[in-house]
Amino acid sequence: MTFFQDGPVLGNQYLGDSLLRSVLSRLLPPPLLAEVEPDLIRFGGRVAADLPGMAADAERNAPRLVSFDPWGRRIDRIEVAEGWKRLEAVAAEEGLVATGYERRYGPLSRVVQFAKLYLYTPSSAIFTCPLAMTDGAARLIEVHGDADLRERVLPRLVSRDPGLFWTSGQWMTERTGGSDVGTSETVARREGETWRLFGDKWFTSAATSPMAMTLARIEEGGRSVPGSRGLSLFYLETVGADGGPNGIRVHRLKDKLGTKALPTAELTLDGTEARLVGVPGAGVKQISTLFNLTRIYNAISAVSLMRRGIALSRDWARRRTAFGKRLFEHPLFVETLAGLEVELHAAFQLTFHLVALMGKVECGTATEEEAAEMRLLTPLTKLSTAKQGVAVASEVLETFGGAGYVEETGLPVLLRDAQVLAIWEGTTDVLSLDALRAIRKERALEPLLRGAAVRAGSVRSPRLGEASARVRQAVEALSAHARRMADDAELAEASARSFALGLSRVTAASLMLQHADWCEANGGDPRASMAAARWCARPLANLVDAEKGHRAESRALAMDEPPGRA
Ligand code: MFK
Repeated sequence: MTFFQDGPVLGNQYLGDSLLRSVLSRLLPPPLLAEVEPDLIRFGGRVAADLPGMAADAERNAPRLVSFDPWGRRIDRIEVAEGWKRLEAVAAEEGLVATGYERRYGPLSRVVQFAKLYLYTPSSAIFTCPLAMTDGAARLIEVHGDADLRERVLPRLVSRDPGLFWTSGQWMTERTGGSDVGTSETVARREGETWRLFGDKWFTSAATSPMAMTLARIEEGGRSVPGSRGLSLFYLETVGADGGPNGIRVHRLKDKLGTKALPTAELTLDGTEARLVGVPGAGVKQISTLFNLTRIYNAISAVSLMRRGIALSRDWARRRTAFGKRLFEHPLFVETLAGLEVELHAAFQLTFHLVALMGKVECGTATEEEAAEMRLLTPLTKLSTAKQGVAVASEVLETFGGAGYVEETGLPVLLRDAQVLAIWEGTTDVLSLDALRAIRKERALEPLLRGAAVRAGSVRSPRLGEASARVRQAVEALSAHARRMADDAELAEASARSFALGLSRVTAASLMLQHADWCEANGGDPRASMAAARWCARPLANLVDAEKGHRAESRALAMDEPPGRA
């Protein structure tokens, strides 16, 4: 063997990211950028230096359930890798949750926080999952918690001290349904002043967290209210007052496609002491405060995995020689990678726009319309970025040829971890239906589409004129389809996914145009314009015209049935 190839090398992940830097330059006033940038530069170096080793250790040493002690007593202890514990300490020290609650930068605190999460996630073995639930629980307690939770628990969730920092679980999924939460069977019974929970939780992520938010059906006199209206929100701690496991039995850890370092358990609550949070029967609505936030974390994770894959591929393109020249000298390779970069720009703009809106809503500086826009953009951004994340990760692996399929290169984990983003926190279909819920209940469509049309219409650069016109046409097509959906519930449901993807793509397009215009006016970097023009040249609103005949055909095709049933 005479030939050996070099693997890709990661440089400073802040300094090397022109997109992140230009978006932060637009979103943050110069004095604020000057204040936070040294920290981002330092952290951009750290995520390429010591964090990957921690993540590799966490991936290599998957969590392990120890059910019994040497003398036969049931202990149900989940052991996690040193690397996983260190990633938790890093998260606390770096203020990855805290920054959002200290609100030192007012409504822009979330932008600063999410820039750091974006740097952290691909080097974290998805420790971002517990962080997402922790942040969601913190927000939930801020909004719905009582004085004790606010004074005793909230400071731990938002602490920068690894010794005090707590992560939280979000135990929603039962065997009856990950999507159909209203069928949950766990019950809550009152014993004096104490609530006790009884039931099985089927997918509990970050099961080593000291606390969790969960749902249970209050049972009185053996009776309870069925459906999601019967579910209430409960707070529990995983260590009881006696130092024991608080009635929690862990049956096994899930053997998953990815997120290998993350302990995900099946467990039973058998008399677990818990505390009712908020209003009985409003559990699903209240816990949506938490899962709407984890859905935004999902989006930043998708974007960050895309970016990491592209960064590795780009570095590789400069090193790898094939057919007598470097990969970046091959026109077809360059086309493929440029296409991935365009996807990244779209997902990035959508996600950071949503994050900026979240900051405004939480600080009370958002208008009602912006709050409605945030409600709708949350499922839209989650579902579209997750789909892009999987597709981009798959393409990135392919750019490496066989090396992309070999575990030791550290590349396959990108695809395995991206795949879950389209599943947990609501699948693409469930989120498409949630977008319809937001449109019906919050009247969120009009502000969203108006915003997109205004941004597209405000573009000054002549080279973006055609792109701007395409966005405005797509807005019209989506508005027309929405009018048809309002009159036909079945059509609305059957076309919900293509409609949601269309809304996401059009909103992303308008944000890309806005950013491109800003870049041209501020220093003249043309890459944002190039990406925007290419994105807008693709089909934006590819709507499925799901009228009755179409639905009957879909049924025949999907179920391989003779035509005629609908
Ligand atoms: C790296 C990133 C890491 C992310 C962390 C990953 C950790 C993984 C942990 C998990 O996966 S936990 C499980 C996540 N599970 C889900 O996300 C559930 C998916 N299913 C849904 O979201 C369904 O749409 C839902 C359960 C909400 C449907 O239930 P229902 O019973 O049909 O709901 P319904 O009756 O429409 O809504 C009940 C109330 O909640 C209504 O309010 P009202 O009482 O005022 O009418 C709804 O408007 C409200 N609601 C529902 N979804 C909402 C919402 N409000 C605000 N935002 C939403 N998204």
